Amino acid sequence: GYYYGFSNEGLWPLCHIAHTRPVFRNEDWTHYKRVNEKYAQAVAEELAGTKDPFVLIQDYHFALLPKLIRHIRPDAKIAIFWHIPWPNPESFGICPWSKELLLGLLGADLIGFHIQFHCNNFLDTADRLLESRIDWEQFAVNRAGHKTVVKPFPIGIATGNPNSTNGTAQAAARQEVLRRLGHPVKWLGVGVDRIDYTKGISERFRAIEHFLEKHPEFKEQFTFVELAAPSRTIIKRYNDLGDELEKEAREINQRLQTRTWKPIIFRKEHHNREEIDLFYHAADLCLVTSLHDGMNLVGKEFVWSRSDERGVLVLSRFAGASRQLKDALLVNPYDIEEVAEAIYKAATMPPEEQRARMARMRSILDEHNVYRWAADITTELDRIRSDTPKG
Ligand code: ADQ
Repeated sequence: GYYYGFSNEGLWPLCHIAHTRPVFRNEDWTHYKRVNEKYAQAVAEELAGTKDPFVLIQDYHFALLPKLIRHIRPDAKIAIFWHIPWPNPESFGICPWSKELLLGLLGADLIGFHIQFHCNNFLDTADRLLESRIDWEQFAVNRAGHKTVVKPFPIGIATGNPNSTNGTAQAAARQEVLRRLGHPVKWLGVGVDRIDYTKGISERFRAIEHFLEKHPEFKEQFTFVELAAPSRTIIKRYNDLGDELEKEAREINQRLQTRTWKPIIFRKEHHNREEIDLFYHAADLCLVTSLHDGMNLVGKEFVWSRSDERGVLVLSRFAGASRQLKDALLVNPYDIEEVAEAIYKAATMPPEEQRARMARMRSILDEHNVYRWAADITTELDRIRSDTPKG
């Protein structure tokens, strides 16, 4: 009721505009409240003996926690980071418990989203659904004598690993992957996702099929490998999706395949880091076609793995990452024609252009890495604490 129910059948589809209807069950909501209360107790025990603590809460499973903690420990400074999008007030307002969720979140001193657009949606929602005063200059909500600052903190990846730039890792990976495929294709594409309807995997498959139909010279020369991790499979919609995608890949393959070549290889399993890196290193292009995504780390991981400055990222403009990675080929994943053309452009992009785009994106990732994300949130919380008069 708590995790699969309200969190993942209610809040997840409510916050993602992917045209999957949220399910709101009373009993799930009861579980959600109960689990948030349980966590509040656990946090309170942990905080015993600490004066003026900082608390950083992560994600949509804990919307009620900020208010609960504030109630137990008014001296705590509380931040919550919401890893998924925040929809507009009309969309959010369909949740029967929209006000309770907002009030729970507004117990925090700081609410973080990946991008400004989601902050604005949140402020609009608070404005519309609650009696509150929105400060559009400071991006804050004032309610019942308490102020909550709402700010973007785009999450990054750990960029600290030593990275050889001579391309040996990439060349070796390519050889290994081609050996495994058993068919020496000239172009290799990769996708890495949890199996989730927000990730646009089906749209991606259709775009690949369309690309091969439009550009038949790529037949037998282009293979796309999808590393898809089963996720939340207790929920029927998720379990069915895995089967549907497998079927879709099989049907496309049946239409196009030859004796030794398949256009799509669908590997439905969790892969370890090494295995994912192998495919990132080997690929000419990575396809991220999320219908909606708070940030999306896959695109960032692919770019960071390319110390050889080769390869092209095709990225949905509905993923938060598109606000930073402007040198990716940005696409509307619903537009199959556009994605197919982006695949073509990626496959035919001259190496100098690949290099220039990769270099710019890599320097953005290095600057906005996950350490900076964490430091920015704690620094902001500290600033808020210093600004708040004692007593
Ligand atoms: P997710 O929806 O899980 O995260 P994403 O940011 O892409 O999406 O992260 C997925 C992670 O899982 C990546 O590190 C990826 O490498 C890994 N992964 C994907 N497929 C895998 C597989 N087959 N085997 C093993 N690992 C796999 C949520 C939000 C995002 C936001 C992140 C972080 O939905 O929008 O970017 O949180 O805030």
